[in-house]
Amino acid sequence: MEKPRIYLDNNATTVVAPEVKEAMLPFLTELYGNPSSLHRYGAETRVHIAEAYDHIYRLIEARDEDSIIINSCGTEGNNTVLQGVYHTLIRNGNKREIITTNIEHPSINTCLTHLAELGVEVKYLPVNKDGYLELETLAAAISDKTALVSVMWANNETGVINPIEEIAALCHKKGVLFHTDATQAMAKLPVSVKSRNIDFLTYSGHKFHAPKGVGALYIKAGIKLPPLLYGGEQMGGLRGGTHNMPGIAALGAACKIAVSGIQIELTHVKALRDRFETDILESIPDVIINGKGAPRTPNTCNIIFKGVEGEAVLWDLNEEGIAASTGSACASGDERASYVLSAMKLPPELTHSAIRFSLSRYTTAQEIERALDVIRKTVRRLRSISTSYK
Ligand code: C6P
Repeated sequence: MEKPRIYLDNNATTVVAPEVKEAMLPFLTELYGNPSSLHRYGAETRVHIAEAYDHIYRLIEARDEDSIIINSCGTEGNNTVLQGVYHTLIRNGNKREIITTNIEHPSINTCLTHLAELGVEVKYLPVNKDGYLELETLAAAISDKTALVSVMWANNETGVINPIEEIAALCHKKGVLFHTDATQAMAKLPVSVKSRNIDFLTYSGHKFHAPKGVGALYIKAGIKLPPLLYGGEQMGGLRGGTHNMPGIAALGAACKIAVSGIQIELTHVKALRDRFETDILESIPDVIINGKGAPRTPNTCNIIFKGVEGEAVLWDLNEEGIAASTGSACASGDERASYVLSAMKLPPELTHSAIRFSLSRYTTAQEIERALDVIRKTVRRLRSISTSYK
């Protein structure tokens, strides 16, 4: 018989919240008009865009004059920013360089590999051993040739938070555009553009209980960015393509519930994550919690059980109905060591033992108890047959 399932892989994706599902349903059934159409079907759907936008603007404290493009995901937003800055400031301007870190998601670093082939100078800054970018490192790197700095708000593998407000202020002071990939920070932490130092911010709805296929890109008022998708006049001409009405309604609802959700993350989820870590540290020897010395998102625990392969632990957990991951979902077929943990100076024999557990507001104390029980037994069993664990 299948064991009861426990989902601890919320940094890969999350369950759609009931409130979000309810908000989407009319647009999958009776409200199917194209909101750009002039007839009643169009008008009936069009009126709902403003309400969704209201919640989307409010969650990040954007102003009416700023633009928020609703798109398909974080990957699309990140590509729009990087390729847009290339076209405006580098190919058709006098800047040459984009600065980023060596722990960004592949939607940043593979896009930058492509731009480097087109002649962009890309500088990958190192993070410290706790996993975040230090301000001094960035300050020393910015120069007259820098067009853009792109630094993720929180890392997807470790949950480590970069000092984004300070980084944004530094970029603003130096007159350099600043982008943050806030995909793993949204709805887990207060994420705001109120300081006016952030020029571009991107995220994906499915990381905070909206469905897959919808995300957003914030662009500060006064900044021009060409579209990635040329087409109709949707999104003020900044992204062509018929409005994804179920997605827009869903994102609006997810942003609405995120206001209370952040409080739940900072209290309930953090308490469960901390208890999970404390219990593991007390009951299992030779364990490292990566990034524990740094500020982290409240739901993430990246942990090394020395002497056992992360994949082997995951396999056993999966047999018991427990879902976690060794790192990011898009690298799960990749046998190489995690570049995020390597950037934190961890050697390969340790990075291969890492596992990412990521909780959500739906995770219960009972689930954590059962997961702990299974983890303790699994690590004991695997260590007893391990040749590398003494
Ligand atoms: N990270 C993970 O398991 P998409 O796939 O476009 O919705 O989101 C991309 C993305 C961008 N930035 C960050 C920081 C992310 O974590 C992700 C998605 C997942 O870590 C899947 S690889």
